[in-house]
Amino acid sequence: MIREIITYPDKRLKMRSIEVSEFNNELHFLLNDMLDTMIDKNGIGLASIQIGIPKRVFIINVPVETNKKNSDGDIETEYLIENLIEFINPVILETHGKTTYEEGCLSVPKFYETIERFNIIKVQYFNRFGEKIIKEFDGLKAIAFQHEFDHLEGKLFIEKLSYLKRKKFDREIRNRKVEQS
Ligand code: QAP
Ligand code: CO
Repeated sequence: MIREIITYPDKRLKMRSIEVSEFNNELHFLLNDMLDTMIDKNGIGLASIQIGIPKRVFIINVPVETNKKNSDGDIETEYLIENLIEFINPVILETHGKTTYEEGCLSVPKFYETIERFNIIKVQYFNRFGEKIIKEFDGLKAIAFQHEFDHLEGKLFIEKLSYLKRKKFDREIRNRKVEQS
């Protein structure tokens, strides 16, 4: 079921989400609804609080690039959508290096800005069956994890902007409000 996404400046986005204690059907329905909603909105990551439910749950679905030869023998990049990962009660164990990426967020529609994140992270989380997993992520998966993890702490990527870039964001929001009224 596709749910409604709550957007900035909704105060619920500032809540700290609560640990999941039961890996039951209710959790599985939540995860299924999150996937339906993320696909519908063309997202690559979604945290539970973004549909108004303050649980320590998020999903990421970073497209995997594979290079394939087509019938002409040319190399073509194919994007597979087979890369959904469900994170429950995630913890960051280790971080390495720094990287930047132009981020967006379904809760801050049509605003993108370059954000600094850790390059490599080692994390612990549970899957939907309550099995504990420890893994290392790099690249876009590591960036997406950190962005979604921040949602669980009530933080949005716009809070990481420099003073000047934050001014630019505030101005854009103000202009959008004027256009709407
Ligand atoms: C978080 O973000 C993320 O403004 C997921 O109009 C961001 O899926 C992870 C989206 C950057 C890694 C790198 C945003 C779609 C989707 C918009 C998203 C919009 C339509 C954002
Ligand atoms: Co987001």
